[in-house]
Amino acid sequence: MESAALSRIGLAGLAVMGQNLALNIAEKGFPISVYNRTTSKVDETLDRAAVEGNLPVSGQYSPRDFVLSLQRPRSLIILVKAGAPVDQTIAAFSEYMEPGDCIIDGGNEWYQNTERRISEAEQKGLLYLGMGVSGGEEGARNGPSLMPGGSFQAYDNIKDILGKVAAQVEDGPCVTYIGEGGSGNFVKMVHNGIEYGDMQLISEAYDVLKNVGGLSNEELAEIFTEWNRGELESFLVEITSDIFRVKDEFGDGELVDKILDKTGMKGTGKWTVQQAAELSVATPTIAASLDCRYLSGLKDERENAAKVLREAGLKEEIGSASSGIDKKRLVDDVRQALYASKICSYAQGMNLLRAKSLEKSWNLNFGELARIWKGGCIIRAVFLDRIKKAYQRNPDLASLVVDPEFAKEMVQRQAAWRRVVGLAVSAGISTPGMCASLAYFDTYRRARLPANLVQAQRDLFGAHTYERTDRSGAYHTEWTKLARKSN
Ligand code: 2AM
Repeated sequence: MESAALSRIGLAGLAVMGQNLALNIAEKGFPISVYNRTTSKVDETLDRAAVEGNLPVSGQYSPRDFVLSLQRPRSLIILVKAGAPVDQTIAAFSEYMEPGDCIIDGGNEWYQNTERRISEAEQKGLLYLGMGVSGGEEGARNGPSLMPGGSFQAYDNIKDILGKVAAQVEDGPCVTYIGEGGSGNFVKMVHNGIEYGDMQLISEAYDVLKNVGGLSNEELAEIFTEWNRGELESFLVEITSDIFRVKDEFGDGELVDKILDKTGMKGTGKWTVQQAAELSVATPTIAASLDCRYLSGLKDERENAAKVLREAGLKEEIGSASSGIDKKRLVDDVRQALYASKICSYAQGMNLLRAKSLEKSWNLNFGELARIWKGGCIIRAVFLDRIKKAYQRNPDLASLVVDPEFAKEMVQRQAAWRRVVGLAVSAGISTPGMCASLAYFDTYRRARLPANLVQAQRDLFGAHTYERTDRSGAYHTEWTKLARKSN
């Protein structure tokens, strides 16, 4: 019955990501139908398909025509705004869909929405995937990192397409079946949290080099280019080196210095930190990067605080910290501090994923997650190969910090790391991400913490009891009575 003219797959929601992903799929040889609520975007996509090489894209102008233009079992990707628009889009299409057909949501959706939609779809016999897509506009067009979770059958139906569309690295395409339920969205969310951490750590490295080291934008561009040839090789380090080179078209100097220091955000970093708190997992580096975005938003208050504290006698300490600084050594120290801080940040993100995987029985494969992040996505980095290998060596690794290879790297870098953080603290340059990572490391690695005192306090004021190091059982002590009696 089905004619050859039917498309292999469909994509609805032709904003930037949707258009680029549709053209990528078509370019890999899979005929695709496209649809958008505002139909001018369908025409825009068709124009691009023609210009970019006569790609097999079929424009559809109604939900019904769109659904009926697909081969069965139908696979239909939606890339509309997360939340209610996804529900509205599903409602518009599902009317024409049949049992066995599949909906793939490629948006940055809250994982519980996906889990609700999976059961709603099941009631109609439809299959459902929540697929994280990372890589921005460029990634969507030329190869993103894809994190599909939900129905395995739905994944299997389009595995060939995803395998060709995803970014390719030496150990395969940057896609894998993540797990059941909303696992694909959850993994993408944590990926974004890790991305917040990476960006924060890079901005701190920049701050220290610029304000303590006195480096110019030109020098910074060269340093980041150089770093991108070594252990820090990554998309974010590479684009950072480009940023320092761009001149301001409206005046002297480089554009970076004219950008308002207020960071925007869309919410996935906040969700990551909220989930970490829910699951009692420490993610201080990611939390610090989120807090820093909040503080950056208080531009007026910060300007006022700078003024009030200057008037109150606060002296900038940068001058004394930076006088007589050995630039070359500072650059090398900051590189090491950045790398060590990154390891701790990834350890936190991976441990959050592990806690969720246990809670939801997702059975996440952390080595595979690190592998599919090696290409296409914003956090892509050579370093992820080391993470992949760490989890291959030991899938039950308690923390990246105790992987023998990473442990060695942390120890080698800790002196430099402490120098950078110490210098920044004494210069009054805040490095919340690096400090959070270092404190995480120093807390995690210590066999004995001052938590004994907190337990004693809790027992004193709330009779919460405590355990002892030398004998089993729960104890309670009449602290105040004993203390005052002995005086
Ligand atoms: P539009 O072009 O018709 O606005 C990103 O905003 C994408 O989500 C766009 O393709 C947009 O379609 C789509 N979108 C947003 N809200 C939607 C809704 N309620 N129903 C369908 N598509 C929606």
